[in-house]
Amino acid sequence: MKRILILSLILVIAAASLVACGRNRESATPEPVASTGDLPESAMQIASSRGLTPNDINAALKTYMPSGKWDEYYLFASGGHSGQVIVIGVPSMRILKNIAVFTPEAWQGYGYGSRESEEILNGGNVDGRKIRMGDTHHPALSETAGDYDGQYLFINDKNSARVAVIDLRDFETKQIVKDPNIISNHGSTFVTPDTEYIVQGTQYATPLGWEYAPIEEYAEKYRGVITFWAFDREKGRIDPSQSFAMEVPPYWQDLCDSGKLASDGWAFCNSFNTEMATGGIEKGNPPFEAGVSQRDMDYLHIFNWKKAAEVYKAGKTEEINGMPVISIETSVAEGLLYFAPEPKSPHGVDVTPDGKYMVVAGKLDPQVTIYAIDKIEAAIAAKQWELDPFGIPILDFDAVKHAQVELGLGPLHTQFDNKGFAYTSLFLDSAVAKWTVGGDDPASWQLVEKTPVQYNIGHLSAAEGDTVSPDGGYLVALNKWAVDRFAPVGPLLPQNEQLIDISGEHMQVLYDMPMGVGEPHYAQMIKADKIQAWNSYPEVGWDPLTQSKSPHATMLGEERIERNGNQVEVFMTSVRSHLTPEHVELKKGDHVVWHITNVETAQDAVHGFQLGGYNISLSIEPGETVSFEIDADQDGTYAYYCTEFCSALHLEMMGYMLIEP
Ligand code: K7E
Ligand code: CUA
Repeated sequence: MKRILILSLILVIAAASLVACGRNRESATPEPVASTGDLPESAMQIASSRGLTPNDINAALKTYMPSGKWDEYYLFASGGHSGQVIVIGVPSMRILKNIAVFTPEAWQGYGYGSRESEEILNGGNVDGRKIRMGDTHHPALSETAGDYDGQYLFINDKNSARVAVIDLRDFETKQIVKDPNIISNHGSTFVTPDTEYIVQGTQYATPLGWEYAPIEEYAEKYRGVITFWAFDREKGRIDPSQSFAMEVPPYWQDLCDSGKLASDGWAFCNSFNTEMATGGIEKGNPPFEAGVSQRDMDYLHIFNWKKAAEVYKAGKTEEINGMPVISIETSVAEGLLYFAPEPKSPHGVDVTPDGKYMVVAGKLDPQVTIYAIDKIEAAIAAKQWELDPFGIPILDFDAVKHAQVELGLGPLHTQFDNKGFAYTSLFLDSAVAKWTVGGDDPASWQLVEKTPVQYNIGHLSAAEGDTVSPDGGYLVALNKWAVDRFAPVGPLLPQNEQLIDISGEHMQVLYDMPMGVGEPHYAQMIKADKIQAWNSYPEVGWDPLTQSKSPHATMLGEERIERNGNQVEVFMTSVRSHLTPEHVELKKGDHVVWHITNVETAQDAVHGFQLGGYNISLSIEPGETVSFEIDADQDGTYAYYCTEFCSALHLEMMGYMLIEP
C-alpha cells in the first residue's frame, strides 16, 4: 500500500516537473515516465534503503534538475563577508557563479592586476585607502515599471557605505561608488520602480564625512543621510553628478523600500535608535542594546523622493563633500520627510505588490504593523502630526496604521506571492509565517500557517517577490545558523539557505543548501528567461569596463612589443593553444603595459593568465581584451602561462618573461 503511494507520488510529481521545465536544451533522452510500471524497481529500493518518506521523494523530484536542463529562476544572493554575489539556480539550488564585487577574486581576474578591475575597485577607496573586502547585504535587480527587467544588479557594502553596479550581460561588476558623507550603511540597495534612483541609507550615524566629533556631541553633530544615487541606464552606471542625499537625524536608519504603483514617488526607511543612545557601558552608561530599546516606538521615515528630486534640481541643497544634501530644515519646509511611529526596534519594511501598504516588522514585537499609503497621505493633508525635536512631523499612529497581525517572535522581513499571501521571517521562532495580504478591512489581514526553518532565519526571498507581480512557487529562507543540518566542518559553520515550496496549500521545505562563503543576508529571485547573458563578448577586442571595443585590441598577426625608452607596451593574443609573443624580453627598470586579447569567439573558450612572482591573475574571456601594468624591478627569468585547461595542449600555452639585469 505504502509502496503504491510512493510510486504514484513519484509519477505525479515527475509529470508536473516536466511541464514546469520550459527552457531546456533538446537532448536524446529516453521517454519520460508515463506510468508507474515504467519506474525502475531500484527507485523503490533507494527509497526504502534510505528511509525516504513520500514527502522526501516529493521534495527530491521538485529540486532535481537532470544534466543539461536549466533552472527556472536565478537567485542573486548576497555573499555577505565574501564581498561577492552568489548566483544560484532555483529549484536545483546549484551555484552557478560567484560574482566578485568588493573583494579581489583570482579566477575572474578581479583585483589581481587587470587595469579594468583595479579601476572599479579603486572607485570604492575610502580617503585614498584601498578597501578590498565588503559586507554585502542587499542585492537589488533593476526594474522597469516595478518589474525586474534582468539588466542590472546593485549591491551594497555595509561596512564602508558603498554601492556596486553589476551588468547582467556579462555578470561582471562595472562600478563601485563611495558615499562621501557616511562610513556605515545598511538601507540599500533598493531601486525606485524605473530604476531612476538607487536608495542608500546610513546605519550608524557619524558626523557627515565621518569627521571627528566627541560622542557627547551626538545629538548636535551626528547625522545620517538617505542618498539617492541616480542611475544612467544607457551608460549602465550610477551618475554621481545627478545624485543627491537627504539629511536625517542620527536615529540609525535601517532597511528601506521604494513605493510602487499606489505609493510610487515615496520611499520608506526604518529607524531603531530614536533614543539617540550613545552607549559607553565601560563609562557606566547603559549599553547600546538597552539604550537603543528603551522607547516603545521608533520612526518609519517616509520620503517623497519625486518631490525631493525637484527640490534638488531647483538647487535647494547644500554641498557636503561634493554631494548635494537637502537639509532637514529644507525637507520639513518642502514637505519631503515625515515620520510614522513604528513599534519596538523595527527591522524590515516591505511594500505590498500593489503599493498600497507598507509592512513593518519589529524585532521585539510579535506583530507586523501595516500602514496604508492613502492613510499616510490623508494624515499629511490633515496635518495630523506632532513635531520631533528636529522639527520633523510625526504622523498620528492611529491615523496611519491600517492593521496589525500577530505572527510570532522576532519578525524581520516580508515577501509576497501571486495568491495574495505574505511570508514573514521569524528570527526567534526559526519559522516562516504565511499570512493574508488583506484589504480595506483590517480583520482581513490574518496569519495562515507557520513552518519551521533551520535555524534563525534572517531574510527570505520569493520568486519575483519584490515586484508589482510576484510569481509565487518558490521561497528561499536565508538562515543564519545551520547547527546540525550538515556534516561537521569545524567551529565555523556554513549558513543554510532553504528552498521552500509555496505553490501548494501548505509550505514545504524542499532542500538545504550550505552557503560556505559568508552570510547571505538578502537575495532576489528572477525568472531565468529575463536574463539575456552574452555567450562571448560581442566583438573581438572588447573592453568589459566600457562595454565597447578596446583601443588596445590586438588581432592575430598584430602581436608586438613596442619600446620607447624604458616604457614597454606588449600587445599579446591568446588562442588555443598559444600566447603570442612567447618571449617578452625586458630590461630591469622597464615599466611595462601589457595587453592580452583572447581572439576566440567560441563559447567557454576562456584563457587565464598568471605571471609568476608578480601577483598577476587575469581571466580573458572569449573576445575580451585585458590590460595590466608592472614595473620590471627584479631581474630574472619568469614564466607566464594560461590558467584555464583550455585544450589538450594547454600546458604548452606559456611563455617566458626575461628581465635582463
Ligand atoms: Cu536583516 Cu542587513 Cu537586511 Cu541581515 S539585514 S538579516
Ligand atoms: Cu588557454 Cu589553457
